[in-house]
Amino acid sequence: MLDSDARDRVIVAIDCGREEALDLADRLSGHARWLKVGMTLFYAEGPAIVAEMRERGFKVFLDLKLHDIPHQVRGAAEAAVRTGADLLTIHGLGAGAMMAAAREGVEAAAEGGERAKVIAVTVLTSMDQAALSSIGVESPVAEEADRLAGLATQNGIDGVVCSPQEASRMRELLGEGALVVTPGVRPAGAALGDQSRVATPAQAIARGASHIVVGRPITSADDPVAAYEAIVAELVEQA
Ligand code: 3DU
Repeated sequence: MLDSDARDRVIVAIDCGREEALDLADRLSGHARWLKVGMTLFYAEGPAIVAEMRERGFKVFLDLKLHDIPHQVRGAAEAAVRTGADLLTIHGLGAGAMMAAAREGVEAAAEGGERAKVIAVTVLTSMDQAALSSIGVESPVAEEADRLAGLATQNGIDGVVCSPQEASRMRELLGEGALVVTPGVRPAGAALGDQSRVATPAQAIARGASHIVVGRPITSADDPVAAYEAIVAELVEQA
């Protein structure tokens, strides 16, 4: 893989407060192209944080995992991408009408221009079969991910968030153009933390991920830039 391609495919999740987030952004500037603003940062700092990251030259994945009635999600999706976000998440578990409403929301925000992409979260990478069972889902993780991915694409959604373990199946199911975004990525030797269904960066890409999301292995590293560059190097060499 080309170096430039690799940088387009690694999304750095910055789950912290404003000062640390801006410090990380400044350090990663000129290296990383994508940052993920999740609930921790967004709820603390509000929509302006997205513009601040955009002004620093980053593409922003706004990971709010919307999940509510269709009317509310339509409005939330529209407002969320008006911040300038390039990519937004909703929960697949919100069902078809909610997903279609999210698509309407991002189209409204685009006002005829290029719209942000919306992807649906399938099964969280922190969840194993026992966790799924505890919420009443007895089917295997892979089947549940398939079901939610099918529902998402039938309702105008651009792709999915899944673990690297489901990435190849998602790619097969959704086709070449779909976004398959995988968190649960751990470079060799990195702490698992609360993640359960994981793979290395190169494995995730080889299995069909269009993008990988990496948070703490970069943001908690002594040298976040070196940690980021090691992932890019792994992709360039192996993927
Ligand atoms: O475990 P890390 O620190 O690399 O962070 C993973 C990120 O990915 C984190 O921001 C979390 O919100 C996100 N994530 C998902 O979106 C969906 C998952 O199934 C698992 C993690």
